[in-house]
Amino acid sequence: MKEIVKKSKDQKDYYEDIIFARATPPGASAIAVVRVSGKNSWRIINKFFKPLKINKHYESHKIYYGSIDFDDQIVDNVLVSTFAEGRSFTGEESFEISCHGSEVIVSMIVKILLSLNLRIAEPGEFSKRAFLNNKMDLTEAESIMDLINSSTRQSALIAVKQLTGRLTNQINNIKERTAGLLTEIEVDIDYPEEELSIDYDKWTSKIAEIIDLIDFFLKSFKRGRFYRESIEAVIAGRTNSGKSTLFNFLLNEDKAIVSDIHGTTRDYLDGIINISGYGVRIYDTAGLRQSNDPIEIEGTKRSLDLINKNSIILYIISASDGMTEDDWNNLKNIGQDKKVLIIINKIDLNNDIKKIENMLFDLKLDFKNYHIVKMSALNKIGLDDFNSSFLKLLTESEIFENDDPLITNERHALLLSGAKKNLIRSREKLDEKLLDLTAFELREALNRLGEITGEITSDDIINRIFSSFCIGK
Ligand SMILES: Nc1nc2c(ncn2[C@@H]2O[C@H](COP(=O)(O)OP(=O)(O)OP(=O)(O)O)[C@@H](O)[C@H]2O)c(=O)[nH]1
Ligand SMILES: [Mg+2]
Repeated sequence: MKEIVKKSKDQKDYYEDIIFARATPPGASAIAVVRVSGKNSWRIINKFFKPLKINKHYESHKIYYGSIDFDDQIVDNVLVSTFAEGRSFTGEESFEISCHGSEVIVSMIVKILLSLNLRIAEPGEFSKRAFLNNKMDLTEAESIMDLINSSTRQSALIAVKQLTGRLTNQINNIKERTAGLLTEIEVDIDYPEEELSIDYDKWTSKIAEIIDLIDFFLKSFKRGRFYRESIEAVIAGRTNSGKSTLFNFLLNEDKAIVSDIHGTTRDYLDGIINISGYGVRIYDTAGLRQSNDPIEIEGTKRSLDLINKNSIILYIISASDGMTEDDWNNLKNIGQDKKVLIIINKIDLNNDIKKIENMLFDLKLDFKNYHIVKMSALNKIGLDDFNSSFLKLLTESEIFENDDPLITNERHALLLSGAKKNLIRSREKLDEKLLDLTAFELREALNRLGEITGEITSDDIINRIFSSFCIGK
């Protein structure tokens, strides 16, 4: 069985050495920041820093201007910001050096700190210390990382909400209900003489309420991932319909080769685009056509694989060629579960408006559930229509109230479904009037919920989570 340990004093003591790391990315910049944290870390400041005004004592939340002098050489003029124990990010006495953002200066500061026997922090070690010192719980720590990594407005918003502890509050609510129920049951286990008065129905409905709450969060997981990890959409269609032209336009980059030769794109390409705040990974694929060329056959196979794997398809038809039987077959072969936007492209080439309208009419009859737009990817006609249809496609199956906290993290989702399983089992045991086993399952559910926020978490899980963080965080 997995060993579950509570945060112990020993665990905390182990981390009381002084660590440092640069907190800003490498490369030339106006300012670079080096963070230092650890018990009594201020005592080393005077070993390399000469403040302009001599200070007998450093105080918390002050910024000191001065120079870094080492081996009688001035390294840089810097600002040192101080944070006292209990009032810093890590909870430890810490300080930050803001120097000029030159690689040479930063590496000299690193050398100085190493020579003073400080240790370079491991990835996520600052956050890990903050967690171990109860400055934040695990979901908050994880959301810091999500915030740093978020590439879209929506994903940043979710991370900020979780950072402010909204998810923790909701999980705590579920925990309190479970713990309350467990206490009631334990009282009855301890005083069995009152068994006759036990209200099994009341407990059963309480368990059902908790399961409903968990279900609510689990449902949001799908949508949560949708925001955090970018959703994927595949541009597909016959050769020469303008897929790569649209792809390049959306990426705002000449990434794919465009030519009027059929079968130009041989393998798929991808890139991330931003549609009204939604991060979308978009794929350009090889055109679908019959061929004897083994490379093209492989390319077509890859296109079909991508179509099968992904739920959002942008299918392009060339208005100059018109809707062909192949187009019709390709569209029919796209699974019913997919969200499809049919794009009639190259409308600039077709002056026969009536022909396009007829095409549109026929498509609407045959593919009722699909969105259809007409545009020119090359001449940028019909872009508003395209954008709003694409956005509809992204959002329509994902209606959710904005203020609800979303589960975006697989670890949280797994633990929640584990807790749900325990609750279902506890209800079964309650039906069989086996109170000891009911209580056992409720305690297991509580352990799982506690693991989400990190109250009860094994060391290796903590280490795994924090080691995925970046250095300096
Ligand atoms: N007039 C016009 N030409 C277009 C439009 N879109 C694409 N084209 C042209 O159509 C030709 C094929 O475009 P691509 O984007 O390479 O087509 P594709 O679907 O990627 O083709 P394959 O890679 O062969 O499958 C190029 O010459 C483009 O310039 C459009 O909206 N209007
Ligand atoms: Mg192409």
